[in-house]
Amino acid sequence: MRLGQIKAEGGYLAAVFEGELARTVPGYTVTDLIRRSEAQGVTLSKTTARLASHHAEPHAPTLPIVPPEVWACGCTYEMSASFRDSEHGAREGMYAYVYHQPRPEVFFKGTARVCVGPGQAIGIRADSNFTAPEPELALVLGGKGDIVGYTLANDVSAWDIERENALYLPQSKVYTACCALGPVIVTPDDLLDPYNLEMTCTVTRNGQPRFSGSVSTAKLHRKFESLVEYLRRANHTPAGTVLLTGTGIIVPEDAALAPGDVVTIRIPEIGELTNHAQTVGAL
Ligand code: DO4
Ligand code: MG
Repeated sequence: MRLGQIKAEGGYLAAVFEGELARTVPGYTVTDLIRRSEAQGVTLSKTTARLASHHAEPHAPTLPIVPPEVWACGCTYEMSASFRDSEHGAREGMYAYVYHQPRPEVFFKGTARVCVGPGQAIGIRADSNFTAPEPELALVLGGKGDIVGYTLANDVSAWDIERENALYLPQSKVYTACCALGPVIVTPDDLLDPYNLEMTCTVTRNGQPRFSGSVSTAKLHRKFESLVEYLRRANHTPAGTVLLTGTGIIVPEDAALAPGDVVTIRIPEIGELTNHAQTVGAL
């Protein structure tokens, strides 16, 4: 099932997306559906199928969930670890260490406040000269840590701030519009092999290509259950928490994001997440 949300009066409404059409689930957001399915011991797709309207209408997907918390994993692909070590002048430094250790890098990416959906602006910090998209597969978690769905994420990051000093990581990672999610959440019964997905990312400026890259989730160095297990050790994340699984696509500095650039992340089984970049300054 392709589950997402549409904008409704006063907030969001869950909807099942079938091509250009959507069937809404009156009275429910996606987080409500996750909670209900867990309370009833039924899968998210079954719960949703029972409650969804039979009437389909054209709707564009918006933010697919309003996550209470977003967490992210880092250095889960060799490419991400070796790039970051080289940024610090090391062949194998702290990033390679984390890549090889049983304990993964897990960091807090924010709350719904910093999230945007398809078509909305992603942020470039006004104090960053090298902000890059990080295309990632994201896990949507139930209240007990079960993976109830998969979506696309952009872990937009100010790499120059992280490069200056690793202790600046939270400032490079967490700021307004630093996380894009969408377009929909695909439930596990419809995503047979999440370890064999081809992800692509393009960046265009004024309609001209600036960057294009791809990776397969087969290159992910971790198992999703292990990432979730580390996230939830002594940390009881609530239903609807989203966990980004790390990037395997690295955008070079000469393709650093500028205002107006358009980033598209795609996994055919999930869809396309497109956002344009916009500077975020102080209020
Ligand atoms: O420590 C740096 C962050 C790594 C990251 O976000 C990634 O690999 O995706
Ligand atoms: Mg990342």
